[in-house]
Parts: sequence; structure tokens; C-alpha cells
Amino acid sequence: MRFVVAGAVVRERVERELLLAQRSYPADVAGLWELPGGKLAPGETAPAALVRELTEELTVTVRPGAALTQQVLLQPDLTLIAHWATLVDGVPRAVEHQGLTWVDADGLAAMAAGGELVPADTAWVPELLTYLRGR
Ligand code: 523
Repeated sequence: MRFVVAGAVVRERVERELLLAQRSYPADVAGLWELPGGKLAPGETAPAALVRELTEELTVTVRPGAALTQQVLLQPDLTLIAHWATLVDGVPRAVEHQGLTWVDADGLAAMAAGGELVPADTAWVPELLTYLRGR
């Protein structure tokens, strides 16, 4: 089994917020929003891959935390997982994505209801909402 790791990058301002990134490829998901991330390199751990991918894609350094509970089978040999993460350095900049946005619980719920999320990522919406509504 190969793995793709995505980051649930959260911050706490007035409200708890989650970072979403708008995919620019492939065509079937271009324009939809995802938790940013990518495939693990051979021998790489998921937290290490997340740090590397978000440096490449967002020009930031993140501190990875626990894994989210849900996992999604993307292909028979490819599983999508996510880890919580916080920013430790840099301001997110869209290197490979069309755009970036921070959403609160209501914003995420609206985007999920509107079909604006990458399909696989909808698996995490309940967990994400529980966290975002937790204060
Ligand atoms: N997903 C996905 N959701 C999500 C990510 C980060 C990835 O459904 N939040 C899927 C999309 C692709 C596969 O996982 O089917 C690999 O993601 P991708 O393309 O972001 O990973 P890369 O950049 O490591 O892979 P290449 O595009 O092949 O370089």
C-alpha cells in the first residue's frame, strides 16, 4: 500500500480556522478545495512527507500532529490519510494551487454542502467541524 498525506492545518484567531487549497489539476478536480499534501516518498514517514510537501506547495514550515481518524482508499494500492498540523514558520503562498483560504466551521460546512471540496476530502468534514466548533 502506498500513501498520500494531507495536512489539516489549523490556526486559532478569533475563531478556529482551517487552511484549504484550491486544486489546479487534474481537470476533474481543478477548482475544488482540498487539504494540501502529497504522496509519501519511498521510506518516508507521513509526518515527514507532510512537512516536505507543505514546504514545496505552500512555502511554510508546519509541525505535524496526530493523524485524523478517517482514511480514504483512493485506488486499490493508494490510501489517503491526514494529520493535524500548525504553522511554525512562513505565510502560506500558493505555489501549485489556484488559491488558498482559511475557513471557520460555518465556512467549511457551506463549502462541503456546496460540493466545493475534493470528493475524498469530504470524509474528514465531520472531524474537522468537531474541532473547528470546539471553542
Ligand atoms: N488527493 C486527495 N485529497 C488530498 C490530496 C493532498 C490528494 O484526494 N487532500 C489525491 C489526489 C491524487 C493523489 O491524492 O489522486 C495524489 O495527490 P497529489 O497529486 O496532490 O500528490 P503529489 O503532488 O504527490 O502527486 P503527483 O501529482 O503525482 O506529483
